[in-house]
Amino acid sequence: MDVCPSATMALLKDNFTGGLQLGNRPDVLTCTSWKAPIIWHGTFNPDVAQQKARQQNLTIGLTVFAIGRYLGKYLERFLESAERHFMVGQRVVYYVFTEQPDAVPHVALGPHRQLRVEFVAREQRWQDVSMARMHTLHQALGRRLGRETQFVLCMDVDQHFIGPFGPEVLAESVAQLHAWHYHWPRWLLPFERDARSAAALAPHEGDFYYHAAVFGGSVAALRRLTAHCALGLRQDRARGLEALWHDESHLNKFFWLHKPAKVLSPEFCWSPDIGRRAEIRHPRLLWAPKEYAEVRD
Ligand code: 2GW
Ligand code: MN
Repeated sequence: MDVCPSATMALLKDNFTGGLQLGNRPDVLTCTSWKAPIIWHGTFNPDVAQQKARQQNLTIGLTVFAIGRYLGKYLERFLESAERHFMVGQRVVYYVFTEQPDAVPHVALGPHRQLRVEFVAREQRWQDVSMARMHTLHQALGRRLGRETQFVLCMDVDQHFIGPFGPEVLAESVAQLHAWHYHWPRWLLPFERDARSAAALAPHEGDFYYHAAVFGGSVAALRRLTAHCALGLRQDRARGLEALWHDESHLNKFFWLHKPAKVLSPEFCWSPDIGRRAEIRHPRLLWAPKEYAEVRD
């Protein structure tokens, strides 16, 4: 596992060999209490990660759901920007889950990059579209997706890449700090607090609030994650409950119980509505503006 002390060593070595001059980031937290790296711009050398991934001959999956109006509205920009920034130089397979396969845009793909369309049935309520993803992903990871890839990133579609998102993000399990909540005290974080829910965290529980718009890891780790979340969602439904932030609440419960091996700074998935922050030096993904009135009915 990538732990912080060795990450620091790697930084020193990179500088020594005359690679990129990597500044440390004294302005931010770069290590969790369980010694997992929190990666910020300047704390890693993308070239080293790139080389390591190539040596391992990895195939990296990127899953995205585009159901109903989200397909026409977001998918093309998401994929086109991923071609420019996501795992450039690696072997990549996109998995687009949709109920309208014929409407998936034809995006020109670079060498060693493929796109697969996976058919899914449409859910009635928008909460269910989001929540059904865990179950669908779990099944897909047990089939072709799980056979074809070693690492997978699972993302929301209502965002686009504006900077490099490379193999430096890869680890056994990967969680994304939520842009709106990373600097809030724990007691203010929007975890599910209703003890009857499978996603519940007690007041003293919770490390960080993670964003479900980006999570990832090895196929085996993601099988466990998606199984946990799908089960929690099912149990809640059987009790007539729905966690505060749906699948995201269950994801947060999972990462409380099974700590992520790597944490991505909010630079990796930033909301432009927040405005400028000194510590956000190089955003990678930007959220699309929220137009809930238009898409949630
Ligand atoms: C979802 C909510 C309301 C209206 C439409 C949808 C919707 C979502 C849809 O009609 N079609 C669709 O393909 N989706 C997929 O679910 C799409 O990939 C989208 O990015 C994802 C999550 O929905 P989204 O992006 O509208 O929700 P956010 O940005 O508020 O997401 C956070 O909270 C969600 C739970 O409420 C999820 O945990 C999500 O991962 C979080 O980022
Ligand atoms: Mn979203």
